[in-house]
Amino acid sequence: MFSLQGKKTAVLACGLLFGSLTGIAQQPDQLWGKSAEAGTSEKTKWFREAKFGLFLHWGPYAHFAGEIRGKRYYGISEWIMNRDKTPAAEYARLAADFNPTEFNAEEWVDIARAAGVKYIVLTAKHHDGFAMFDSKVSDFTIVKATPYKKDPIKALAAACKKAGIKLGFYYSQFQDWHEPNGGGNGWDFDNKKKDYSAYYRGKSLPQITELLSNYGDLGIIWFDTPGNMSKEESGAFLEKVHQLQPDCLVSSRVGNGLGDFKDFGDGEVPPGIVKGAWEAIFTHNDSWGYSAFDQNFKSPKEIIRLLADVASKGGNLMMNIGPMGNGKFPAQSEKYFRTTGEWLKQNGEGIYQTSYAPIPPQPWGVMTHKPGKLYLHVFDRPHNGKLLIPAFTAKAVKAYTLAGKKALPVQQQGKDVWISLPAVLPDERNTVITVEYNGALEEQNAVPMVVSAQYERTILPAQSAVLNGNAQTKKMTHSYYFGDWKHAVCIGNLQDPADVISYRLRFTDPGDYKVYLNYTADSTNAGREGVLELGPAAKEAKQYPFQVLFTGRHDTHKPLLFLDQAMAVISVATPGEWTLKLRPLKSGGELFKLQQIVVEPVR
Ligand code: JFZ
Repeated sequence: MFSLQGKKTAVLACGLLFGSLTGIAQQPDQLWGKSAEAGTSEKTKWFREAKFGLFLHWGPYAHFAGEIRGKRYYGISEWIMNRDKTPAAEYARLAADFNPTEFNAEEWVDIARAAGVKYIVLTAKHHDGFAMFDSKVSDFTIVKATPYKKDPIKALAAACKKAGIKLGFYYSQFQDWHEPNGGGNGWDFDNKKKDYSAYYRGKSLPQITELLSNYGDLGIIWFDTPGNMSKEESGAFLEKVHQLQPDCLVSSRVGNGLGDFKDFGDGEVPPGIVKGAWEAIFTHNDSWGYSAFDQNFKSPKEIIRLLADVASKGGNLMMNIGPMGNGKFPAQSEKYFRTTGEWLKQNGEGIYQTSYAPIPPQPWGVMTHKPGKLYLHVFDRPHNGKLLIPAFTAKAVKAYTLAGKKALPVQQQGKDVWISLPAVLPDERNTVITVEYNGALEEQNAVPMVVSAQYERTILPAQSAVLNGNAQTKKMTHSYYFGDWKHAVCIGNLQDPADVISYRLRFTDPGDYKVYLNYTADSTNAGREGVLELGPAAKEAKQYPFQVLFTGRHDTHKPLLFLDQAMAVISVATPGEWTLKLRPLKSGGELFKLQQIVVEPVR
């Protein structure tokens, strides 16, 4: 996933091909690790139940705040030394101005607790090689190399212990731009002459030992960017952690397929259910380290919905704050995390200790699950107030709002459960409704996508399509500035009329609907012709030919633009099941990269 090239150190987060089974509904469940039990051990129980963590990126880069040596760097600010190619000695001289006199560990932990997080992971050493703790194996530390002279991690460990919040440390075990044998600094040192194992022996393994020995019980060592480490080298770090603190978990970025839980790419939610212990990581704005000019803070609504989406797929959300150089959280981060915590105070039962939803997401929102209880996270209220849960294989007993326990009328017809919602959703960000049931809610994958005039739209995502022929899902990674990664799951490799994708649709209301394709297409795709076939199941489908338009070339270091192209307006006379198919009209190059198909009622 990562390669670091010598002179032009660049982060190449390459697109991953999700191979897909042709001819049957894609199995969104991805088993991570060796088996379905992977990551479901007793050891990861606390982690799997925690659901919400706080990531903290803090170091000299917070003091620079995106500007160094008179130049501004947009994008992730913790990479500023690398972007600027600041000589290590110069960076160390400038880092000596880092003096977080307003840091208060108790205040941080108080905000974390108010936010409802169950664990905190702080950068102990990022790629710049600077130790945020009193390390004896290096002079490049907050105690020895700054006027602050204190060990903030010691204070944070004490505050977390007092508050009952698990503490973990991020540690960049391969990259170290301060050290001649560390990874990633090709501007001061010759990458071809580096002795990485000397770096592991001389700095990173000893520092991991210090972290595991001097700061009490730890929940996680969160390794990052293993670079070109061998499996043995990754294994040495894993073993060091397990040897010194057997209950401490190790992130999958220790490298080479090892680790106690899986981390996805920055800012990435897997497209479907993932079983076992895993985590999606996002930052509150677009930079992990504090940047004075990154104001793109996610609203409480965005955080709450992201948390629900990740939990509905079975994972944890670890959301990052970049504390400022003075040791305070940005005001918007404190405010929006506290607001998220207030929502969790009312609705945490629908998040903490839940597992993935047995029923796929619906146009109104997502679901989480505990035995006997299905939690509906309602983002969008159906216009007529009638919320449908399809494929409900159990017996619905009762439904009520989780906050306030307001009973709601429930009707069940076979596997359809209808719930009558209040005229106004109590919380337009996410109203959680508990449905208690008897019997078994069986996992459902191939459920027709419900389309209704009661919803603003129904989105048919790439990952829910049935793929045939060469059709494949691809993760299109891109970014705006630098390192602010965005990921779009698309369907590509549609080259031949036999490369067909399809969806089953269930129209619950008659009426007219408009169908859009949302795709990105470069010059090799532009001009290609495709055809959309749409009609009631088992009847002659109507064909809608289309021509692909150019949107732009995919470059991971540039924004990737998508187009909504109207394809068809269809009239649905009676509710029922329809089939939607899409394929190239003729053989040729790839048609496009399709992110989703949108079906919208014509009002
Ligand atoms: C890494 C760091 O380089 C970055 O500064 C930040 O700490 C982030 C949390 O982790 O960035 C990555 C690492 C891995 C991927 C992408 C960005 N990845 O696997 O796609």
